[in-house]
Amino acid sequence: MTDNKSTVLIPGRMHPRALERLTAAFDVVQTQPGSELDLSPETKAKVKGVATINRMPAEWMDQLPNLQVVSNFGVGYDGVDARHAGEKGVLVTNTPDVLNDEVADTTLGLLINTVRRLPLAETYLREKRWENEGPFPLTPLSLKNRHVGLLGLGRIGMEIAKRLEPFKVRISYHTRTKRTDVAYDYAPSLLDLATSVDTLISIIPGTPETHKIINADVLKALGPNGVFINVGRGASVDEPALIEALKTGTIAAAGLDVFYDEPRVPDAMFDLPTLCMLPHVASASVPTRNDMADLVVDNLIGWFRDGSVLTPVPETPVRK
Ligand code: NAP
Ligand code: 8YV
Repeated sequence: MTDNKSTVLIPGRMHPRALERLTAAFDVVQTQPGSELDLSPETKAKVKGVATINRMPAEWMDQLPNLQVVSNFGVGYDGVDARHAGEKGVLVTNTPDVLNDEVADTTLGLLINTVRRLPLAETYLREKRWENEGPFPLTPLSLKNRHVGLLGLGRIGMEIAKRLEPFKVRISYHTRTKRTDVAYDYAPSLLDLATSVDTLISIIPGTPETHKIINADVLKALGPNGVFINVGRGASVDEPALIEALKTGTIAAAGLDVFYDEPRVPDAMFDLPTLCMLPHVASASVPTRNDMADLVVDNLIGWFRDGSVLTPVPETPVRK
C-alpha cells in the first residue's frame, strides 16, 4: 500500500531534519508543548501516525481513533506507553543502534571527568587560578585498578564494556538474563554487583522494574571509594539517597547525564563538588542525532508504504 500523504501528528518539539523530511512525505500537524492534543475531532480522526520525542501516554493514544503507528525519537521509549499501544494494535518504533557509539563515547568521557575532575580543572585554568595560585590539586580518585560494574549490558552497555577494556579495568555486569557470549563476571543481583565493584555504570531502560533501584542500600554497598555513573534513565535513581551518599562520603563521586525530573535538577546537586553533571547529551552530536532523525522518518515511510518498519519495539509486533 502507498499512502505518502497520511496525516502524522508531532506533539511538541521535533528534530529539524526529521521535521523537514516528515513535512515532505506526510501531511504534518505539529502542536505546541503543553497543548499537544489541542486538535479538532476531525483532525484527530485523520491522524494515522505520530512522531514524538519520548512522549505518548495512553491518554493521548485514546484520543486518536485511527492511529496506526508511533515513531519515537530515542532508543529509550519510557515516555511512550508501548504496552497500551500493543493492546490497541498500534505499532511503536524507536531508534536503536545508530547512537550506540556516541552514547558509549560520552559515558567514558563522563567517567573520566568524574574521576579526574577535568571540568573543575578547566574552570580553574579559565579563572587564572593556575597562574595565580599554582597547580590544580591532585585528584583523590583515579581510574587505575578500578573494578567497573555495568548495570545493563545491551546494545550500548556492550559498547561501553568494549571501550573500558583498553583502560585495563576489571569488568563485571548485572542484567536479568546472564549473557552467554561474554567473559565478564556476572552478578546475579544489583546489590551483588554493587558489593563486588567500586564503579557502577547504569545503562538500563526506565521501566516500572528499574524505578529507583539505585537506592541507599546499593550506594552503601558501592562504598566510600565508589563512583556511580548514570547514562540510562534518571528514574532508576533514588536522587535524595544519592545526594545524601555524596554529602556524607558513603560514595566518593558520581557522574550523571540523566535526572529523575529533567530538565529540573535538584538544587542540592549544584552544591556537590564530587558530582559531575551533563544535560542529557550522551547522543547529542549533529551526526548521531541526524541518524536518529532519519530512522524516525524511515520507520514511518516504511509503514505507510508497505507496512515494513525497520525498528519496532518488542511490545508491539508488526502487522498491517
Ligand atoms: P538494550 O539493548 O535494550 O539493553 C538494555 C539492557 O538493560 C539489557 O542488558 C537488559 O538486560 C538490561 N535490563 C533491562 N531491565 C533490567 C532490569 N530490570 N535489571 C537489570 N538489567 C536490566 O538497550 P540500549 O539500546 O542499550 O539502551 C539502554 C537505555 O539507555 C535506553 O533504554 C535509554 O533509557 C538509555 N539511553 C540513554 C541515552 C542518553 O542520552 N543518556 C541515550 C541512549 C539510551 P536484561 O533484559 O537481561 O535484563
Ligand atoms: C534521546 C535518549 O534521544 O535515545 C535515548 O533514549 O535518551 C536520547 O538519545 C534524547 O534525549 C532525545 O532528546
